[in-house]
Amino acid sequence: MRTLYQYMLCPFSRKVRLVMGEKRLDFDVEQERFWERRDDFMAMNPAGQVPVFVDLNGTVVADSYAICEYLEEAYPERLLLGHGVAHRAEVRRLTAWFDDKFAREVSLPLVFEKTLRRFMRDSGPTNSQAIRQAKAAVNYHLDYISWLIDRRRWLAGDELSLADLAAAAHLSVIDYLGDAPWDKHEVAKDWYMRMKSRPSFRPLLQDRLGGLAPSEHYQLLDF
Ligand SMILES: N[C@@H](CCC(=O)N[C@@H](CS)C(=O)NCC(=O)O)C(=O)O
Repeated sequence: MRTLYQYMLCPFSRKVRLVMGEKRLDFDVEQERFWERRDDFMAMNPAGQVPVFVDLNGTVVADSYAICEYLEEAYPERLLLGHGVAHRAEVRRLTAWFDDKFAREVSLPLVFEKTLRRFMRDSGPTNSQAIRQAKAAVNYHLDYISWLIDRRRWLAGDELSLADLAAAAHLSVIDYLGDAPWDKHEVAKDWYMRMKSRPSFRPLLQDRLGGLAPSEHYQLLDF
């Protein structure tokens, strides 16, 4: 069976799960305590990061960017990187927006402060300023999603693409943590409801991190 080594609230792992769901690929999920730097895991990814993907033929691919590109080439039946050079460039630009900018400003600080800090030894007390800054920054990103969706059906154009999956993966994590201010961003919320109702999204809505319950509306398709 294909296997994805992941952390439940890792947005990059979630993006890969959505891609595999859209491509209708079966796979097992292994929860990896990457902070323990297990030898076998470090051998698969010397960077020590999740996600890591192992395909049916034993091919090991680390890094969500490399995994998504690999899946697109290995399983091209349902293309997610777009059609035509201009569309593909826009899909990659917006995917990078969420994986770099949104991750740095919003999702990674919140995931670290609210979940990972407790697992990592010697990581010190919670940084509440980092939480405040991340919760403020999310508004600007939701405004940008609304701006795009006012002009296009999906984030990068007329078709659903990796850009939507990346954005939704990051937002799903902060929605779990109760930090997505949907009431102030109706257009972005409508787009997220469309994403949430896709079959590929269902497994993510079942996720429960031990000791940390999701927000009340996390699982609701209409919230
Ligand atoms: N560029 C990587 C980033 C992955 C990443 O930052 N994963 C986090 C968890 S969400 C991680 O493993 N952090 C541990 C570390 O950086 O040592 C990707 O796209 O896969």
